[in-house]
Amino acid sequence: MEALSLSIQGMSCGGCVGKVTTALKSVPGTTVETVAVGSARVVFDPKKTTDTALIAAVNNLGFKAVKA
Ligand SMILES: [Cu+2]
Repeated sequence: MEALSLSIQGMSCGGCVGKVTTALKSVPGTTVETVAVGSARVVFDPKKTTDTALIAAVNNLGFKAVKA
């Protein structure tokens, strides 16, 4: 497993936290550790997904995620 910490622009409330949590959980091989307004931390199986795919899952919601 690998860890990925993200800094996420555009999140403003608990609704955003819920959306980001759901999106990250939907990525195969991913366990969500924490999601807060403006950040997230997950661990993932590099055989099943990539940091790029996880960032894309967040950005597809209209947020702007970068590695923290
Ligand atoms: Cu919100």
